[in-house]
Amino acid sequence: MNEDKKLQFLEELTTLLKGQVTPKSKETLEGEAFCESLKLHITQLYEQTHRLDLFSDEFNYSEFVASNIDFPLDRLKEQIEKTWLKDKLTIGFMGHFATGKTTALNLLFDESFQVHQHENTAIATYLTYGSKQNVVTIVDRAGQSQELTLDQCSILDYSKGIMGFPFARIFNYMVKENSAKLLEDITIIDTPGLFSKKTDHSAPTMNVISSCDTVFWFLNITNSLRDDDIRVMKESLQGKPVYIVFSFVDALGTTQSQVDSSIKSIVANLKEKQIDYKGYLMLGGKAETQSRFKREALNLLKKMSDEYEVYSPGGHISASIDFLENFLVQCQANHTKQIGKLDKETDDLLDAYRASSRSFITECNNCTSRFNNMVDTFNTRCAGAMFCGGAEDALRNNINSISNSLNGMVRAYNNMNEEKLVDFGKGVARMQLYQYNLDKISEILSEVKKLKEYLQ
Ligand SMILES: Nc1nc2c(ncn2[C@@H]2O[C@H](COP(=O)(O)OP(=O)(O)OP(=O)(O)O)[C@@H](O)[C@H]2O)c(=O)[nH]1
Ligand SMILES: [Mg+2]
Repeated sequence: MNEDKKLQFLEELTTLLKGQVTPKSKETLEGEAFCESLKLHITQLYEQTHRLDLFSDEFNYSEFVASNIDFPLDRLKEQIEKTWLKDKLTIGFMGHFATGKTTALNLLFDESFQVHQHENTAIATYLTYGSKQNVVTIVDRAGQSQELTLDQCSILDYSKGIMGFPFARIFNYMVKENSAKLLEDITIIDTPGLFSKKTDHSAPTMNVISSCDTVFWFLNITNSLRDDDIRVMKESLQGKPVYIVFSFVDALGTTQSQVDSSIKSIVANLKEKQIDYKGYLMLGGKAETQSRFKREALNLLKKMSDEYEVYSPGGHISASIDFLENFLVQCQANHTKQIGKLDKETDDLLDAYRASSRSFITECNNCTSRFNNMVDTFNTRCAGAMFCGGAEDALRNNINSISNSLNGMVRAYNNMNEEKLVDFGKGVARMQLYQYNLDKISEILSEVKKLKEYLQ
């Protein structure tokens, strides 16, 4: 790039950066803060439940939190800023750079975003429903937005700009309205191409993956399937319906059978790598290929908007709160049942212990009463006499009885079941633990109910 062009680019960029910006609205900031505090609150309720060790071993706690608390709340937060994403099926155009993503967007919606044979799209571009045809809103990393004409926007294109200029360090995304009826139900995100060695555009693309309900993955069929494609499709698109767009289908300049065999080999490779995709479209450079692509892609998008359920972060969050509530109610019932069972078991253990100690007490009582008899005999019938006929027998009987009772006490003591007492202690401790958990469960449950009421 010559110095004059570079200078002109920097001057235009400076003018653009000095332009008037609109900061994020107060409502947006408050909405975002609300999402963050809601995320914290729900996570704390889950954390308190987790600490009581109530979830089963199979329950993957951190994965659950990431997928069912963080994810929906991040999407909700995003929809507060990007209101056009709400209740729309969001489709990401992704893949290697220069594979025709922007070309496809232009074709489908009669747009005129710049395309280039090298890496071109620098920041994620949302095409949304609306009537402001000739304006592009660019949003910087601080969330400030600025309206640009299409011409001003061309500074982001490499034909005019600087190859590898890190626009994504300044700008976050662009939004362009388009009045196509289909966009009432869907939003398209055209993303910067991946895997370039000259530029690093991957961050803005990887950042929007979580916002996409489905993905159109672009593959230039004149190249074979790359390891990079496989890696991102496997690792980052997991669980999202993916449609392949085979581009450059007429660039081979040969027969249909060569196109078919090229696609067949990529399809076999995808299958071998266990990459699931829902279907494919073919994009080319010739007018007839492009009109067929347009027809088929628009039909597919229409079908998708009819068939796919639009993701609702609010519904997902409610489901996560309901899940916790139902789980706690179940634990509450289970704990109450366990406490009832242990209460009975400890009562039975205590009864068994008491029964085993009863004969010891009986023998004790016998011994005491015989001894009292002897004392009585001495004090009354033998008062002042060494021996007297009746008292001698009475004393002998009492001594024998005391000896029997003492032996009985030894036997009864040996038969006393202390294990029952130990088991009783253990049972009581378990009961106390259940009771502690039950109290905590009730506390969390009442917080959950309060939160539900608040959110209604
Ligand atoms: N022959 C032919 N050319 C194509 C096809 N698709 C795109 N092109 C051309 O390939 C170049 C790259 O197309 P783009 O639409 O800019 O590609 P992209 O995927 O958006 O590229 P990045 O924005 O860099 O990720 C442009 O010159 C297009 O005109 C195709 O199917 N066949
Ligand atoms: Mg592009």
